[in-house]
Amino acid sequence: MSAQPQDIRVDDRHPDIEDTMQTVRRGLSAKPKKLPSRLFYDERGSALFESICEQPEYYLTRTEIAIMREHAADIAAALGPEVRLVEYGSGSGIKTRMLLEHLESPAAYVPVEISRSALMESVAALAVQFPDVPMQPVCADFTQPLRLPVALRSPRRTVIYFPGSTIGNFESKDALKILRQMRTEMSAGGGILIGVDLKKDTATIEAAYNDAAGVTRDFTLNMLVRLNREIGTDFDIDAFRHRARYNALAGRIETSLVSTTRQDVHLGRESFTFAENEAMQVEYSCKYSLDDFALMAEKAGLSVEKVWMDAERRFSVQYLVR
Ligand code: AVI
Repeated sequence: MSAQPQDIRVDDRHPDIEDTMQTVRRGLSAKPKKLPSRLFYDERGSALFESICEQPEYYLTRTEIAIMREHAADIAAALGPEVRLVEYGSGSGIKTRMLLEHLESPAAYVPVEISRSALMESVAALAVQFPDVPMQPVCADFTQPLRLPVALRSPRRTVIYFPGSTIGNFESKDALKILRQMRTEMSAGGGILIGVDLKKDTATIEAAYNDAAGVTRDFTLNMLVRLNREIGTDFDIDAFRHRARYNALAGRIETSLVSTTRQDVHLGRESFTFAENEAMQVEYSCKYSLDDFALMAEKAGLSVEKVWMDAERRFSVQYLVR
């Protein structure tokens, strides 16, 4: 008898257009101008991000996969049996599959992702490969308190999986807030399995965010394409350029969209002026030392139980517990 396909229901809490308009209004009024990096991830943005992960300069994904491949059994053993795995972000990738393959009798898989298309694609593929693992996708912004669907509020041991060094996209006070939020969402006896990119030489880091094929540039500019389409702004996209520079003091890549000319951008009846060469901050990608990260975890009431790294110590996968 062939396995029945799972009946997957999405718990949909996608922010609406009004939310996006308010975010953009606030960001364009700020001095300096600043938009949140979550606005990158519409359907094309998610596809471009997948493509970034395949660029030779973007060492993060490749290295994290290699760490997972080498240590999957050890990682699964650290997490223990029958965990409910809650993943923050899209779990379409090879890393999630490796984890689900090695976990002993996982109780459920709950991906939480803001892009509905990325969420549905990933969960459909995983449901075929893991028909015995209940799939409970939640379309939501994981930076907001999650409150799991009622059906999943059983006292299961919960491990939150947060791969890809996405924690690096938050400034330290927000990263701390997310770690604290995750701490309350994981159950007693649960944990957080998190991918954290490590500090290293500037040239390697800057190359990763300025790939020769220009995929990262297209990804950055796509934020404006998306806003023009979705909320009716009129950014002159050809008059913006992508800039990604490593700030060694702050330990982060700072990505901006720089207006190459003076221009007025409209949103509804409001108008926002960009001066020539004015930069709008759109993303931080923070890099940590092991000590930096352990300190932040400690501030969030967590301790680092185990760290797995590649031989060159470019990237780390860490298991945090209470
Ligand atoms: C998702 N996040 C960890 C990526 C990063 O490296 O900060 C997003 C990205 N932005 C440009 N390239 C990749």
